[in-house]
Amino acid sequence: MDIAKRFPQNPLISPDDVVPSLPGLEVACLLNPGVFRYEGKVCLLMRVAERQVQREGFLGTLVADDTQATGVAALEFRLDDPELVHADPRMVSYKGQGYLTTLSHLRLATSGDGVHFTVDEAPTLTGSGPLERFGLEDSRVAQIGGEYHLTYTAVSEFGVAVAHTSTRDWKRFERHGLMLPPHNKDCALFEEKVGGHYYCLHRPEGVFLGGPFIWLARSTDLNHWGGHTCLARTRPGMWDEARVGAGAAPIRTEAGWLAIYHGADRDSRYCLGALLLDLEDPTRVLARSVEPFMEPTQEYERKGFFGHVVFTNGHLVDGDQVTLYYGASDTVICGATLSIREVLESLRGAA
Ligand code: MAN
Repeated sequence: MDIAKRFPQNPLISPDDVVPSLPGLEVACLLNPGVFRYEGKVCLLMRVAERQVQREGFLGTLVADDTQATGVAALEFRLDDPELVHADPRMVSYKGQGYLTTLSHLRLATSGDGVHFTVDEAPTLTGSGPLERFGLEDSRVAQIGGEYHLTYTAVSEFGVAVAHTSTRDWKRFERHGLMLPPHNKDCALFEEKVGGHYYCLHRPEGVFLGGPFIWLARSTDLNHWGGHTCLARTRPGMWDEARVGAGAAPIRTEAGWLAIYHGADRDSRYCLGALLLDLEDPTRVLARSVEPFMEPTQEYERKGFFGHVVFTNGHLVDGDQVTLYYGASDTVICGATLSIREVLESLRGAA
């Protein structure tokens, strides 16, 4: 059952609203923002996916390259080259080497009312160095004390990993490097300590054994992570049968930590559900969504760069209300509200 109340103004931000970071580039997609409040504003740290304007007969993409004055280098493949495998719009392989079809950076959009956003003209964070050559994606923004902690996906030939950066003022950033090595993504920090430990949800991926499951880890310093426990696996025959991954910081409720997550089925249809974790011991899963609480039903959620996707990694909480910002069809950014009580009522025990 879909219990999310979408903003009537959806989509809130579209690729046309965003100035490309360099001349000759186009914004192909906007995706999956991290969300926070700063100086009285609602702020989205969006993922902006760019590529060069495409030439007939070619597939062009970009990689981050610190040796170039522009910070990026262009790659082009002939579409009729038999060595090119391009089955998924998000990625391509050439002579056995994988690439993404777009290069993503993170960019801020701010708003006084949470509906009408002004998008920065320049990127906030771009990929740098060999471990971020294919860009930065899907940042969660957790506020811990007076600091904002960004955990985002760093993509490169080395794989998909979780990078960590912190800032107090959104001007100076401290990059802490990779927090979790490949293959790992969808990392959401808890915004307060539990029993003296920091906690995070993360999503390693097994190739043959295991799978893309949600795990929990703990730390005393936000840098060194251990105590890994698997919290939620994919469920055969259900809406989250193929992959699951955490959204933003779990929400403290009287019933437990409410962790919103995405799940995809074998057709890569992405929906949203939730886990309920014990307040004192978040390794204990108390309940889980049987059905998703939000599904791609609207035209803008079904059609786009990669259709049938609702994906969130950012929200704001105000009493019983969660305002969820989400990527729809990997193309536009939208908003919706949820009642925490209604989500809790929709969960079933003994996950
Ligand atoms: C992956 C990530 C997300 C994206 C979904 C759907 O989980 O790349 O950023 O939204 O796939 O394409």
